[in-house]
Amino acid sequence: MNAFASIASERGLRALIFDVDGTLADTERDGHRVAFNRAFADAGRDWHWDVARYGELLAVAGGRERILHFIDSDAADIPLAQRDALARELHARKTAHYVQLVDMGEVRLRPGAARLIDDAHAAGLRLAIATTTSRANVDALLAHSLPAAADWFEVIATADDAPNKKPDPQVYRYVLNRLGLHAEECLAVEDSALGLRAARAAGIPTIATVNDYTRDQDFSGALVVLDDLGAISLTQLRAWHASITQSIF
Ligand code: XBP
Ligand code: MG
Repeated sequence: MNAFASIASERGLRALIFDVDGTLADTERDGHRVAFNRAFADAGRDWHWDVARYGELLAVAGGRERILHFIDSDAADIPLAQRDALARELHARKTAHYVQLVDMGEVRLRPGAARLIDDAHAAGLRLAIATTTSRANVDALLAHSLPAAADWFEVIATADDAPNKKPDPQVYRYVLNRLGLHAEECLAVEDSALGLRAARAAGIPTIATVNDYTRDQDFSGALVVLDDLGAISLTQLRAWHASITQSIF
């Protein structure tokens, strides 16, 4: 074990960094997807993303990028020069609809997420968020579903802070920098292969909690792959974290 690894290992686990969409809450099928479709209808477009098609489109991280990808593949009649502005306009409308859906309680936290955050806070672990979604969406979710915990997140890093979407590690590097911690002192919690790749590219040990959209993705490199966070204790998380920080170096 080198000197740097030894420091990280002695300190053990210092912070949990949570992804949002698909990890803290089931946001995609009944939240983001519905909001995209409402934005399309508002703008007079007859586009509709059904549950299966949306699953395919999730291969593109970032809502604006997802719309652009769809325009490129399914709306080739729209002139190239207009596509970027159209995607921005639709995405802004979509964000407003998403926030409304969250406020109405249409987006549910995933099992175990709230309890794990409570336990981590009570145990003095530092908390952060690293997500590809927009800040307004995270603020709405925290205000509606985790009001007591909203102030516990020391860093909330979103697409507004890190424009390079996952699997780019930019958002995780931003969080590490703001926390002033080494990657090995943290544990990321992710639901998708893109998110896992982003966290691992930043050097952060990562656990995966899968959902219906991500279950069959490639999670090689994850510390463990779980159905949800319902049965996970902090003791278990610390044990997994200790096993990787000791075996990596
Ligand atoms: C998931 C994403 C986002 C959401 C939509 O982010 O890729 O694009 O699907 O949100 P993560 P926006 O899992 O990292 O939280 O429309 O705001 O991008
Ligand atoms: Mg996610």
